[in-house]
Amino acid sequence: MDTQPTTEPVIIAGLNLANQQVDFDYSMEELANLIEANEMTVADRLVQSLDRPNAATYFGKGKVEELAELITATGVQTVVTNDELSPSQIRNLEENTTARILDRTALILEIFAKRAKSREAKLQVEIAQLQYRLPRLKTSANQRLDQQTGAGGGSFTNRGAGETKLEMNRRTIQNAITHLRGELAELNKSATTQRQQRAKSGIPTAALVGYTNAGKSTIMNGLVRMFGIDDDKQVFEKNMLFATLDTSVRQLTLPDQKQFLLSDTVGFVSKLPTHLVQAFKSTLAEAANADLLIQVIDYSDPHYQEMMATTAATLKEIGIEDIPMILVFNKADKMEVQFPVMDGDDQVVLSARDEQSLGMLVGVIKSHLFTNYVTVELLIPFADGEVVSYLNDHAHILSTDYLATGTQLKVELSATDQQRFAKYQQQ
Ligand SMILES: Nc1nc2c(ncn2[C@@H]2O[C@H](COP(=O)(O)OP(=O)(O)OP(=O)(O)O)[C@@H](O)[C@H]2O)c(=O)[nH]1
Ligand SMILES: [Mg+2]
Repeated sequence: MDTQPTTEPVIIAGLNLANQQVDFDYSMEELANLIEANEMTVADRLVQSLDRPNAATYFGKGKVEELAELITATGVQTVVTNDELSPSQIRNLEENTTARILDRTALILEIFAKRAKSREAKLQVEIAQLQYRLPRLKTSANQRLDQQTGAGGGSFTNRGAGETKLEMNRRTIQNAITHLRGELAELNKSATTQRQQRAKSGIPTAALVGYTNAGKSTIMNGLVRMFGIDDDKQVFEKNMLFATLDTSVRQLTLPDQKQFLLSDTVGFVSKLPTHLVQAFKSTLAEAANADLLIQVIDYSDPHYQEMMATTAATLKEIGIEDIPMILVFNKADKMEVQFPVMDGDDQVVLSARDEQSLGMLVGVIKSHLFTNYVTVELLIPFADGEVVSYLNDHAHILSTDYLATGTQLKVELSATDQQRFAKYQQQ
């Protein structure tokens, strides 16, 4: 196989455990994709079936020896494990194999760090990285500072003197986390205010969610092209894992004047590190507050069902439950299936690259977001002409008649507008 000279060769190592939540082969394949996303190449792989991981070395004893031999034979210097390891497992494996051990969590953190562009994303990744490092600080640093500097025995009056270097490093990291969290909270304030203002406006919101690379940003861009106020407001879409790390919100106006807000956010992968999920909570807040979730699925991927399970598990972890969801089976153009096709009232098979598909999707979104719309007849006196122009701009007018007493409109109104214009309602 052709390998680029710049990519680092690694060995991937995984445990096939008795009670796995995720299908093992799939998670190893996913790991290989993550490796590629981190500009590394899989040079070899090692797997072992165990009931549970060895507490000290992750693999069993014989397998650790096998790994050491493989490292010598191949000359590969980095091993990436399919699970997050404890600090001592990493240390023991490194001592026994002489290789650098990178666990799945550290790998995902590296990818996120490379992708982060906005200040918010960078802060979130940094916080998650520091939290990951905190319990993993080398105990080799666990010497007393006074011993190291030769400052003499621990004086009871000088509290700092007895502090070990490890403790000092820990404190430094903890301070850094606190500082970064403060900065993130400042940034979040304006996002929260914006969200509150939008909520007040009564415009419903839909949020795209799903596995990474499923096509969320492509759908967002397609809909912005068709119904956005400003076609320039495209988001970044690319064939790579975790192309999107931020949340973007766009306002869409449909031909019948109905408006909704659509948000696009970071994608998921299985065993997403808890620290990372926690750190990205503010980014995911937009989805958490949506009226409707639109799960985008790469239907052309043979593992799409596992990806859906991963999405469900991640949404649960973030605490997003009980929000109505529609399922979008995307990339149908890559398959031998008909599209766009509806399946019931909350599933659709389509291609994000096809306008007709996007039109159908909008229909599904509408049927979920605008349920409280009613058709009413209003008689608006000529003196209140501004009401007629407001409705012309903001509502779907089905018919207009000019009577002697004023303008008679048959119009679809949201619950809010219905209340607002109740005095004109006829019956
Ligand atoms: N053939 C085909 N390709 C698609 C379709 N939708 C998206 N893609 C491609 O799939 C890749 C990923 O698309 P994105 O829209 O960036 O995916 P995403 O879900 O936003 O991914 P993340 O931001 O990483 O979570 C891009 O190369 C898209 O061009 C589709 O319907 N058909
Ligand atoms: Mg994206």
